[in-house]
Amino acid sequence: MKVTKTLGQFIIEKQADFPYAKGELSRLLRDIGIAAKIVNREVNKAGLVDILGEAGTTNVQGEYQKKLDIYANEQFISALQSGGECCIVVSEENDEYIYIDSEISKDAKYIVAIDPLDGSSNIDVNVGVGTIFSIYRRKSVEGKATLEDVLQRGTEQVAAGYVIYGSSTMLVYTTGKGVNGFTLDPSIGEFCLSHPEMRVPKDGMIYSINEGYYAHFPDGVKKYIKYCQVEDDATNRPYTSRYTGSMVADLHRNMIKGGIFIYPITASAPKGKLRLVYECNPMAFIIEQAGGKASNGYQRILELEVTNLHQRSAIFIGSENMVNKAEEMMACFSPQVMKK
Ligand code: P6P
Repeated sequence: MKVTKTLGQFIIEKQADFPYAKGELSRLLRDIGIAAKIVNREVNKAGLVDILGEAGTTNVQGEYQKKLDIYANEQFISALQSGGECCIVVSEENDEYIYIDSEISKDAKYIVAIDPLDGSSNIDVNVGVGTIFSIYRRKSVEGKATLEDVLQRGTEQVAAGYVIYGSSTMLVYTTGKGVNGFTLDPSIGEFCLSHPEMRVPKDGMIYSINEGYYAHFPDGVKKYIKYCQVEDDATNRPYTSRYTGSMVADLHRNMIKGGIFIYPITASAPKGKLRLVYECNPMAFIIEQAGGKASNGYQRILELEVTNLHQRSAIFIGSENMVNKAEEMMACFSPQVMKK
């Protein structure tokens, strides 16, 4: 049997990519991997234990929290607190950022933004859910890290990744030198390298968007959807529509097969629904590192100014040529009105 490389072995091996690395980022990535395995164990048996359903609370987004949302949040925060490499955690589930004020974290230089369980509305119906994480280096050099250290542009990320709890559990991440995917082997409890050097096809035949909001989409999005649906053999249209309600699941499929995921502004989400800091920026970093593209329809996601922990953005992300086409439609039919 071919012996594959585990996540831990891979991280250590790639540490050489960072000449000044003293192992902190490696330890941080391993801490995240361990928390992912713990969360995976609960996700996989969610139907058997009292961890499904609503927790009876709501998060800062006003969304009802699932018990598994809260469990996953606690596991990742705990792993980051005990790992000693992280000084601040930003989570979708917490209104304010969490400053880790402990002896082992006093010299910590990394900030982690996380969506602990994305797509959680799908938990009770057994559709894939995911974790998304983004890692920054603090900018300040002394004293306590502050909000300024958190509100950095996506281009400043040192690493980003996601875990998809699907037909198998995978961890996919980048440190700015390509994208690699690891599949959890439950028989040994290790993530093993299964998708080395992942690349997004430049073209695809899958578009992912919640067409239930069609009436409220900008004209450019409506035009792009119609473009996807027109018969044209030369460009393999009509495309296939696939939308699960879990960004991680839709994006992972489009990573492998090629495709575009769009969550534009809608009447109920005038600034977009997805959060810039812990959903759009990390997924944009990953997709660009795999040769894809990510914008808000007009500007590169990674260059958007970050002014708020839970700020939202529209997102057009996936195969480069498909995002380019959608942006063309936006420029033509929904030109951006520059803010005064
Ligand atoms: P809608 C899940 O809540 C999420 O943040 C993404 O994972 C997903 O793509 C999107 O929202 C689904 O939103 O409005 O289509 O149900």
